[in-house]
Amino acid sequence: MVALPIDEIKRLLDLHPKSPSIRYQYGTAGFRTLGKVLDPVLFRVGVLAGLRSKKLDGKVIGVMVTASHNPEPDNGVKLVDPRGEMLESAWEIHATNLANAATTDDFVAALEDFVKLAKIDLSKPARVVFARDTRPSGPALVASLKDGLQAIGAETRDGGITTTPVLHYLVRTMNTKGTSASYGDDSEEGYITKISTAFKNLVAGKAALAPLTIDCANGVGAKTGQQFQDALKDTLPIVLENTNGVLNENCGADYVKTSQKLPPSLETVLQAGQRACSLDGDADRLIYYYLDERRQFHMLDGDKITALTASFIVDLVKASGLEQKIKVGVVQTAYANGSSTKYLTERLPVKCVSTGVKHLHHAAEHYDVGVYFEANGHGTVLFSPQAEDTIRNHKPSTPAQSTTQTHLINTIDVINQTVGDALSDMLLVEIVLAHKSYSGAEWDSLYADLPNRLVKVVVGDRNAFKTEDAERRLVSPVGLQAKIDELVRKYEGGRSFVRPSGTEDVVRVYAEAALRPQADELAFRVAGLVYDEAGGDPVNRPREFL
Ligand code: G16
Repeated sequence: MVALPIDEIKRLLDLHPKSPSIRYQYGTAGFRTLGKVLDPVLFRVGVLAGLRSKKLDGKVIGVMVTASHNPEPDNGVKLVDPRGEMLESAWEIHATNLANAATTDDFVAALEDFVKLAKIDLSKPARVVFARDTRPSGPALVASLKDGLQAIGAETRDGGITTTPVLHYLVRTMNTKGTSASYGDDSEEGYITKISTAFKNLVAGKAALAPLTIDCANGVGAKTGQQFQDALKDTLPIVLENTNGVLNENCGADYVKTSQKLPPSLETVLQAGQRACSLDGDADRLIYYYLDERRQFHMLDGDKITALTASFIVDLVKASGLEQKIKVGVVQTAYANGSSTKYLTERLPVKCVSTGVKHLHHAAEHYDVGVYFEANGHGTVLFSPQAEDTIRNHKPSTPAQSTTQTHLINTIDVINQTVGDALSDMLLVEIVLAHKSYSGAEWDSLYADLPNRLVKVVVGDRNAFKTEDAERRLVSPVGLQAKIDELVRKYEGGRSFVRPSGTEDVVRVYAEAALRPQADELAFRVAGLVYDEAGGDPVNRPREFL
């Protein structure tokens, strides 16, 4: 029986002590907090990643060091399972427990218990690939992670500085290398080549594409964006903006989605009618927009991306003669605009799940083709293995069917099915716009968004807020939901919900209503209820909270 290398673990763990006053939590997208307090967590995540790999018979596990859309001083870490999907949720609680073990002895004891409980065969190999985004705290955190990986004896590969979706792609390709399920070449070049080749095939013969401006959020997407720029050249002229300033500051997908306006740096750059998009800090979210002739800003968010791409795939499936064999479905969260849900449910099966890509991803796996995007621009399209086989082995009865079948196969290749991928999603959007000859305004006109507002409320303990019904209703604090319901009834087309964020220390309030001033008022009044409920200081109550 192989035992845990306790001495080595203790020796290295002592280099990464945990402060007794900090409690960590594996949230919506892993651990996420100020980068300067994460050192002990990274070590422990390294050990856990090694154990996860051993549990899965030496399959490659991914570790991404990023805090995505959060401000630059934040950082975080998330684990990626062998097919490139998020860590199995049953392990999240163990990640939290190990991260919070107070002393070296406590950690070792917790580790031994966990190995027994999870029945991990320690004689199995451990293989881990890791990467980080561009945050200044990244190198030190990766050093701590490496100590953890060394302590558990993992074989490692350093994916360097890259986007979250590239890391997910690497995990999947490393695990399928040399098999019939090969997902592609296991390198960053392999990723760029696979996606850009499929893109070029899909837009061949279409009218030349107008230049596309990409706001890179001053993050790692600038690097991968540059690689696509080089690979695509004139097929899609790309203009990269916000490439090396302060990460996510006044730019990026979260800024655009939340403030519903153009990043200030694009105000002098963007022409009326020209389309542009924003990535977030690790390039897994995408928001499009354009300015009309009066230079009014129009946003095309994750919901609009769903409407556009799902209908394109449905059209291709139909035109290939596969309508009876392949059903397309959509997954959204409570943040989806009410108009988008109405538009989509009139056309396709739609499911609503809790926030977090892991929830959407799993729900999408139940469809032959599952299209999922959070309103914040995080999402992708999943083809079930059977659907993929059906598409690839289909015998078309006409040349037109043959053409659309080829389009479908290239569509599968342009999509990064492992996780939401802003750049791959962006190319999918460009393909659909090229095929439908849509301008941004024509895409926007698929349906009209209900005015909506998202507000953050800082509270003492966000964990006091508990939800049910895919986060659409609060069960705790008791009585607050009834007050929200009463308020919502006063607004035409009103809808509002409250949930604790899993990535920031805040409670989020969403509201929509038939008219803009009402949506704003409803959001701020619900935020006021939350603030009061959480015992906020009446003297410092934000003025907007009415
Ligand atoms: C992460 C998750 C997303 C989620 C977002 C906000 O995104 O991956 O699924 O929508 O956080 O979550 P919350 O409202 O719980 O803070 P990212 O882009 O920050 O990794």
